[in-house]
Amino acid sequence: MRATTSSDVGVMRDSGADNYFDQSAETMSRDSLLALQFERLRNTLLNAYENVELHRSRMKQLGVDPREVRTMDDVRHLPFTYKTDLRDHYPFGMFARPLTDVVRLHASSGTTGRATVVAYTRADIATWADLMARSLHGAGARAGDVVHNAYGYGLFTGGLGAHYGAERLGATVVPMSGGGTERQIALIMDLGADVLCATPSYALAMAEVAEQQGVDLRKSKLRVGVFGAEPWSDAMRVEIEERLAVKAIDIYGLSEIMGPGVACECVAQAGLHGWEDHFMFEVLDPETQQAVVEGDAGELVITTLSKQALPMLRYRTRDITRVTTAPCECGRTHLRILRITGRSDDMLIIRGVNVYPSQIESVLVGRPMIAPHYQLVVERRGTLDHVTIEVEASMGVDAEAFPSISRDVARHVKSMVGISTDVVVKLPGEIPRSQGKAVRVRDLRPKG
Ligand code: DLL
Repeated sequence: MRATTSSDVGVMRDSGADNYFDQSAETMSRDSLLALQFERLRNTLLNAYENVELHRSRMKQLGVDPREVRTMDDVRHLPFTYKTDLRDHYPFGMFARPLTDVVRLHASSGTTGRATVVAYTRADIATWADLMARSLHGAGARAGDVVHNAYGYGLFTGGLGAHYGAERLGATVVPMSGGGTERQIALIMDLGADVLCATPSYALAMAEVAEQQGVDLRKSKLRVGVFGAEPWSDAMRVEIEERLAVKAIDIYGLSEIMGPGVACECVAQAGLHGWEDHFMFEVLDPETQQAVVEGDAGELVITTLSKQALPMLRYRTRDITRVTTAPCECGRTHLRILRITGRSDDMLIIRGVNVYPSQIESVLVGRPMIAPHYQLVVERRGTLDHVTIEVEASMGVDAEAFPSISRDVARHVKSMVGISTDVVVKLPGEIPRSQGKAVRVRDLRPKG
């Protein structure tokens, strides 16, 4: 029996072999979906108001009565929540349940200060597993598949999130975690993995090591790759699909909201379905904090609708994207997030032009003579920011060709992205490879 959450409205599912398509939830009319959202939103607001001091005081300050919220217009008056709120109330100050009801904690690495700690009740874990199973099924994974899970296990939500979802789907999980790339490749081949879960940058790093070992991963059983946790471009998708012979599916999530499985592409690969029965998505202009016109880019703001331990109201993700509610060819009615371009914190302003690393990636990956590994070095020169793109020559390319490769890349970046850059061509293997989230930017600008 599937565990149910308190706010579960009794979604029935045929969870027999090979059927984790939750048709009643995933294809419900948008009107029913909105009605369900508001019903669940009210429970969330009450949970937050009654159990979390910060939410209560902010709602009071703004004159919001959680019992009075009924329409999207009312939602616009709800307070925002920021990552700093979690830090300021470290470690447990934003939990809506006592630790005795919390069965799991995860935490961000906290590179820029205190870690952010997130909590799950047993029901929260069950919902997460359901949504991850739903995501994996939508991606083309099936009960009976062998799922090779190379997301990091531990405080990071990737490993355990994908693990529980794959088990819930009825798959056989290989709990690899990141690193030990040669061993990963051997096990993908030996255990007959059908599905690979990894960051896109690590998937490429695996492809590269396999090639060096003379192993052809295209001849493995791998059929589907479920890649996320970092921004990646369509050019990267093409590269990965070619080198691994998989259908490369984009999956999104963040620990503050749940972990992986907040949104995931279906096999149409036409945007990530955001699971609106459990989350409410808004796209706001980060400056004015007003909703943008559907289809325009803005900051993704998410409200949880069923989380018990850590309800989040209008969480400012800092992730920049566009969404559409247009019907998808797969029949799912949940809105689609049209790729995450990057985080507003990662946006570079180069002589007035706003640039995300993923835009530069689109130009670099797939170009002849260079490998799909890069880093951007940002420096302050006088009063202006300056970007050096470090790319890597493909194996076997003569060093004499480096100057012309450099000029060629700089010219394309200028014409496609609109910024002038220096391009340094490095030898094969010189750009650091990732085992998890890739570091794309080295920011050498003075802080503060
Ligand atoms: O990265 C959860 C996750 C694990 C998602 C595995 C997908 C797969 P955090 O470590 O909290 O959680 O980082 C969340 O990563 O706000 C985005 O900036 C970025 N991110 C996650 N998925 C994508 C994606 C996990 N598909 C932060 N595309 C988010 C672009 C992504 N960025």
